[in-house]
Amino acid sequence: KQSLCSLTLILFLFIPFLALPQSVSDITPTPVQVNQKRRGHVAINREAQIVYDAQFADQAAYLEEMLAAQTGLRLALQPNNRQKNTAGNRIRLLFGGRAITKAEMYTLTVSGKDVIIRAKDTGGMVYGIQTLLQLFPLEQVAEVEIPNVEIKDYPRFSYRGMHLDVVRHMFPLEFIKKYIDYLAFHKFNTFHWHLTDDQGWRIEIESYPKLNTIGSWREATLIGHFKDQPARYDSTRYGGYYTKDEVREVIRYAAVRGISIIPEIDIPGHSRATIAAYPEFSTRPDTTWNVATTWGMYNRQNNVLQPNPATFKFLEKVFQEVAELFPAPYFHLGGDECSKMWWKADPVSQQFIQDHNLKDEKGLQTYFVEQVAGYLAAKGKKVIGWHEILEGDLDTSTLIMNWGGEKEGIAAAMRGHQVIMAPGKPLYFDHYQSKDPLDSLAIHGYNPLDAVYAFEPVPDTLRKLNLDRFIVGAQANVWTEYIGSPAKVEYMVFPRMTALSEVLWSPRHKRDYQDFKRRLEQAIIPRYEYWGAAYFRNFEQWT
Ligand code: TNX
Repeated sequence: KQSLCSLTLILFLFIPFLALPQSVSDITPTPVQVNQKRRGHVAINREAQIVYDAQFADQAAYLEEMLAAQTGLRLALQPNNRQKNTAGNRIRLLFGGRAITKAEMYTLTVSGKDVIIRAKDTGGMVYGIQTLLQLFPLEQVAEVEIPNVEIKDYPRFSYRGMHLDVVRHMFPLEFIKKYIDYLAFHKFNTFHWHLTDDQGWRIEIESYPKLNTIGSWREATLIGHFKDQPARYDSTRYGGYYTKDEVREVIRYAAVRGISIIPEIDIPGHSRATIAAYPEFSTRPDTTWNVATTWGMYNRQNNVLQPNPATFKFLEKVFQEVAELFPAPYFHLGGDECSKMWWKADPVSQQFIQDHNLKDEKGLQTYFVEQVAGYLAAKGKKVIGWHEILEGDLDTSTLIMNWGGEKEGIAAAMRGHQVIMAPGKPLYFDHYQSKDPLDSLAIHGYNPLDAVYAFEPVPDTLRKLNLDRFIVGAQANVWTEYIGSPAKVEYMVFPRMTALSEVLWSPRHKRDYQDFKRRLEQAIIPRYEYWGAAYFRNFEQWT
C-alpha cells in the first residue's frame, strides 16, 4: 500500500513535466476522419517554428498567440519562402493541396519533423488550428509530444451561426470579441449581430444622428434576475452604441478567426427606437414615442414604420451605410412580429396600400422587405429575414431564418427559399436549460442540452422530398431580456453551444451523446475553466 502511495506521489510530481497532449479522441466537434498512427510523435518545444504560406499570415499570428497563452510556448513565425533550417520541428500552415476538395476543409498531418495543416480558405485553416490547439495541454509546458496522426475534416453545413442580442442588454466590446473566440473554437462561421430593436439602437449611424443621441438610450434598466421576482426596473438611463471604429475592429478580429458577421437592422416592426428618434417615420407622426423600457411584443404600443417617402429614404440611407461597413455578403433585415394594427388604423398606410396595388397589410410588409432588399442589392448584399417575411409573396432570393418551429422552415424550403434553421425549440438559448426552481431567470420553458444535441437540421419531410439542399445550416439565438451580463451569456450558451457545434459540423452518423458527454467532462469543461467562462454546470442533474 505504501509503495502504491509513493508511486502516486511520484506520478503526481511528474505530470507537469510530462505534459501529455490531449487525446485525439477528445477533439470536439468530432472530425470527419481520424487516422491515428500506432507510434511516433512530433515534439513541439521553444525551438519549434510556425512556418506559413502568405495567405495565412494572420492565422499564423493567431496560432502563435493562442499557443503562447495556452501553453507558454512562444514559437517563432517564419514565412514559408524565407525558411531557415532549424534545430526544432515545425508547424507548417500551407495553402492548397490536392486533398483539399471542399470549402472550409482542412487536413492535419503529424509525422516526421512536421505538423502540417493544409487548407484552401481562411475557414479551413482556422479549423485546423482549433483542432491542433485541442491536442496541446491546457497548462504551461516546456515540450509537448503530438502523436502522429492524419485528420481530414470539413463541416456538414455551410452556415453555422450564433446570434447575440445586444439591444435588450449591451455588452462591452471586449466581450463581443470573446464571444467571437468562443465561436471560432467551436468551428462556427457566422456571428449574427442583432443591433436594433424596440429597446435601443446599438450602432453608430452618421446620416441620422438622432438614432444614437435618442434611439440608443432608454430611461430604465432591468434589475433583479431571479425567477420568483417579477422583473423590476429602476429609473437609470441605459444604453449606448458601438461606434463604426469599434465595429470595424470587431469585423477585423472576426475575419482572422474565419467568422463572418451578419448585421441585423430589424424592420418594419421592432422599430420603436427608430420612431422614438424620428416620429415622422411612425404611423402617428404627431406623437412622441419613448424608447421601450419593458420587454415583450411592443406592437400594441406602436413600433412600426409608416410607408412614406421620408421613411424609405431613411431606410435606403441607413441600410446602405451599414452595408458599407460589413464585408459579409448577407444582411439581416429582421421582419419578425410586425403588428398590422397600426397600418390598419393609419390613413397614410391604407392609401399607400391602394396606390401600390398591394393586397393588404401583409403585402405592405413584403413591400418593405423588397424595397430594402433592393437597396441592399445595390451594395451587393443578399437578404436574410425571420420567417414572417414569407407572409406575402416574396421572391426566393431571400434566405429565411425560421424562429418559430420546424414547420416554418419546411414551408420556406418547399417554396424554394434557402433556410437557416433556428427553431425556438431547442435552439433558443435564452430558454431554461435547467428545471432547478432556483435557476437564474429565463423565459419560455425548457431547452436542455440533450435536446440541442439531438436536434436534426434537415427534417425528414424535406429529406423524403429530396429538398435537403435548401437547409444551409442552423443557428442558436441568444435574446438578452434576462441576460444582463457577459457571465450570464456564458451561463446560457455553455454547454449548449458546444452541442450545437457538433450538430452542425460532424457527420450525422458520428453523433453520440454518451461520448459527447465524456468529451465534455474530459476536455471541454477544462477548456471553459481555462477561459474563465461561467458555464452551466448541472446539465446532468437537470436533464
Ligand atoms: C421573439 S424570435 C423575438 C425576440 C425576443 C424573443 C424572446 C424573434 C425573431 N423575435 O424579439 O427577444 O422572442 O425569446
